[in-house]
Amino acid sequence: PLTIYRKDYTAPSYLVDTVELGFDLDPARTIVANRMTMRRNPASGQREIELYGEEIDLVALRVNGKTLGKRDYRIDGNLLRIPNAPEDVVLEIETICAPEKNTALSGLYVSNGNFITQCEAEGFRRITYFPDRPDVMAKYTVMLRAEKQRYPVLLSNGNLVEEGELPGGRHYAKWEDPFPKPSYLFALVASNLVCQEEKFKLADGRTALLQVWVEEGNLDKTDYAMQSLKRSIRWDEERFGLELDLDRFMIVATGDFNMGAMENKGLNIFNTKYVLANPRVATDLDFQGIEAVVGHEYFHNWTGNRVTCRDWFQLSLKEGLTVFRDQEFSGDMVGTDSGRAVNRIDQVRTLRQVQFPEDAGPMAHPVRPDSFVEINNFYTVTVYEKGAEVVRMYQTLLGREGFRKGMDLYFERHDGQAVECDDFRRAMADANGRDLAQFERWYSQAGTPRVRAAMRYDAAAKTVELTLSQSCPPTPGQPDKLPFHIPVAVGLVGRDGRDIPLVIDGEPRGNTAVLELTAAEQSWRFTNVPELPVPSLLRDFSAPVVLEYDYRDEDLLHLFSHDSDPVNRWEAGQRLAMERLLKLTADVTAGSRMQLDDTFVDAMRKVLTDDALDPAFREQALLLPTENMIAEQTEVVHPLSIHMARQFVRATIGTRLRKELMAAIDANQTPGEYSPDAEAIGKRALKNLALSYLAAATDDNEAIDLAGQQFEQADNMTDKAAALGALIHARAQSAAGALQDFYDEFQGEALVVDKWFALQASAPSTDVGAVRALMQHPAFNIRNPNRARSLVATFCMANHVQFHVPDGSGYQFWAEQVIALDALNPQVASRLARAMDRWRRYAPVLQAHMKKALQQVNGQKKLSNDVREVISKALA
Ligand code: HT7
Ligand code: ZN
Repeated sequence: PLTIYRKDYTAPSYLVDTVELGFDLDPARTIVANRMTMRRNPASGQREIELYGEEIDLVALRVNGKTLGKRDYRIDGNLLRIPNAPEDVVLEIETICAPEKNTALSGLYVSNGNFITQCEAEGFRRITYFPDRPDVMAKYTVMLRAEKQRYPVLLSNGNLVEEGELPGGRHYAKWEDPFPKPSYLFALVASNLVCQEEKFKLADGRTALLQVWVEEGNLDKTDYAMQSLKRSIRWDEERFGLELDLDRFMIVATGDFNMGAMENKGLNIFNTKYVLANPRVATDLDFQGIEAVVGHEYFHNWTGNRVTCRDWFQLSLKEGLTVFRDQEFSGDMVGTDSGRAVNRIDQVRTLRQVQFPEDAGPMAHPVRPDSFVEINNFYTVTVYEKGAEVVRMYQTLLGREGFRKGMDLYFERHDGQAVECDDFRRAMADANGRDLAQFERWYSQAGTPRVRAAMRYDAAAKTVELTLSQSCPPTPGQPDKLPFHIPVAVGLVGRDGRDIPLVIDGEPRGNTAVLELTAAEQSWRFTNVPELPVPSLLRDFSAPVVLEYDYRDEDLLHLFSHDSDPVNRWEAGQRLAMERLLKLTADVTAGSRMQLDDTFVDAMRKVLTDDALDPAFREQALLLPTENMIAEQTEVVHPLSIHMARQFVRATIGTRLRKELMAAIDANQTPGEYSPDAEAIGKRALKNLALSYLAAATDDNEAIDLAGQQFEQADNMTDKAAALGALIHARAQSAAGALQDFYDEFQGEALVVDKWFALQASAPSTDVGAVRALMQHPAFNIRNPNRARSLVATFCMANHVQFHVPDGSGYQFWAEQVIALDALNPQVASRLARAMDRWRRYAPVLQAHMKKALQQVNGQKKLSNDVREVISKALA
């Protein structure tokens, strides 16, 4: 497969001013008429029109009214070239596609009988021939024609300008989008969906029509998405002065979708998972996900749509920035400092659990990649979540006001343009009169930097010298790294647990100072430090790095009890837990007896019973690092040892803190009407974590009864699913019956059936045979991405014990499923393929089986570019 390089970017040869699209929609044979006005791009100097097309049949091609013969153009793979084209061109193209055969869910496809599109990144070329690249922005007019009874609702981007009847029971609707946009933001929906709608007053006094479209029968689950949309609109007005620029904003939910949602201009298309919710079927996590994703897609209207990417290497320009914005939105919606910290902790967990491993594995790439084979493989945690951290660092360095100034300048300069990550950085620098040249390395260098800290206290001089040094491990194609510009927020915690006011070079710096580490090694001198402090480093996780400091247990216990920065307070607990988990893992591998010290259990008790702390924070503090995180810290990965060590700690907490956990369950009930507010969510989280620890203690029948009762009596999905999970993981006798009852009750709710599959797929009691049996269940359908992910991907990525069984049967299953899925949906297959990324770190027996499975997939003659890229990088 062909590798595409960022350095090879050239401007488009022709620009497109207007696009008129006509669709005669038919599942088997849709006719697409495309009329474009184009003009030569002075920035290019080329005279050849370049159009992309994939899986479509060309019927006719006309230039300025003249039909082109076979000699007038060339088709080379997916590229159609018209040489020696005139300066100004009206190009008319007629093509045919077959949406019902489109299992890849890219381009125009059929989902449960409705027409849906997904054009990012390169799906538009599966609809018509087009210069399908983000730097070609045009104004679109769209005419949709379809059978009226089957598809009463015809939607596209922008404003509805005309609709009417056609002969033969068909009808039409014409849509006009006033804003120039890249082709990846085009969308259409032809369906029998129904909507919840509302008029909403915007800050400038205009009124916008907001709609949430879903299948009939789901109107009882749209309210939270609508509320989230209104909150998003208001928030962007207030925080960034950005208004909705359309009279109508639509969200459409579909059950067949490769990702979470898509920000098409004025017509966002969502996976049902991020729209449908009511307390009966959705968990707290689902509600939070809906708010975040609705916000995310809405915020793209400015960061992505109004200002878009010059090329796909710049993807983080819109994704990193928009994730940062949705994170800030979620934080502001919680409102309290403690709630904000809990959100931040979640973000840190995601980074450590998924992004750090990516950054250390064969698919490691910079936030702005230099090359790719398949762009769909680069919608990654690095581009999204690390990209958001990079944006967050601007705010940490410049302050909130400085960041806002940078945003304002960015829009002032680039509204309506397709730009680069460097343009964003320049706007931040120029608006604040700062030199951010070195900051560029966050975009160009892959890998997670390590920051090592050392502290020296001089009791006589009452000074602290803090030395920070940085390094970054090699990543594919980047053996050596230059120093990053790293904001390190620090505090000094005194013996009484209070922050010692910071004075650096005679200048008071408050209780937390942001140190700017730019060299390989730097030192800072703090004066007026009356006693030996405990340093609190990287407060609020001020940079996406691994922070190393030789903390003693008592230092960590001190921070765990007192740090005024809640993220670092949590972090101290995680370090205490990780030390023990690593030691216990080694004990299991060596066949030694496991033992957990009182100090750790007492620290857990203290936090569990500290009523001054929010339940949500207590839950985070009691949550152990995941098996993935432990694996990342071990030299040779033995998944079973890791699992047993972690289970041992969970069970020990369950036994030794039994009384306190029972009390926490009692104290954190949420009677009355269900509400997804932060306080109630925190209570349920703590209660359900307590339940899971108790259930993990093998001989606790009372805990199993408690879980059984909760399962029976729960009036919301959060409590019901948590109780079912506790029963399954504890291998309770009642688990099988509960699973059956759960399925019987919710079999009509697709998203709950996904949970039912996922709960089983992730349980250590579910082996590969059981997964194969579940694949025969009438509700399983490998063509549906949500369903395939809930069973197959969950097993391969979250059931460490069974996936990694020593006979390699888990890996064999993985290979079969990657191959089978690839023939249907390369994007979903390639995400599953990533389950093997870290194969070289596993114990030799496992490694050998993994390599064999990878080679089996690699040996397939017919493989998509998507999967080929992931597998060949893993084997390289
Ligand atoms: N910008 C959207 C990306 C997306 C996507 C990419 C590839 C294939 C399918 C896709 N569906 C959505 C999602 C977002 O980040 O908002
Ligand atoms: Zn996005």
